[in-house]
Amino acid sequence: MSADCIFCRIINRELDADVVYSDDQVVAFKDINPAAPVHILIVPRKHIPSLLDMEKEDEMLIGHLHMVANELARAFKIDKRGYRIVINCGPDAGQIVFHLHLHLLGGRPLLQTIAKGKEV
Ligand code: DGP
Repeated sequence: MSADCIFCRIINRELDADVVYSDDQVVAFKDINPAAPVHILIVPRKHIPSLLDMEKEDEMLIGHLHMVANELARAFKIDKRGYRIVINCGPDAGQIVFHLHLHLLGGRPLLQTIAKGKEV
């Protein structure tokens, strides 16, 4: 838990979010600024600032985030047509929230790379 982290505050229910999945390791909620019809953020409860900060002990957790992404892709019916997972790492990638998260995007053709909600 990091007191000034917006995702930690959502995880601890201090801030509202449209939560679509939760377990003992992960919380997933809809992105406030969706870049696609389905845009869900899959967030570990553990505060890891970015992918670069993951440790050996986090390997299973990072795998679990992807399992949850698959489950949500099926639940939101984007599994057949396809979807994209994005992890922004650091300023040049457009990371604005420094709590590791997967973006799950789908529901329309995603033609090129998505950065900060725009296609570039
Ligand atoms: P990134 O650039 O990878 O750090 O993306 C952070 C995403 O988090 C961005 O798409 C907008 C989303 N976001 C930021 N603040 C909030 C919030 O308070 N609630 C929700 N639901 N999403 C947020």
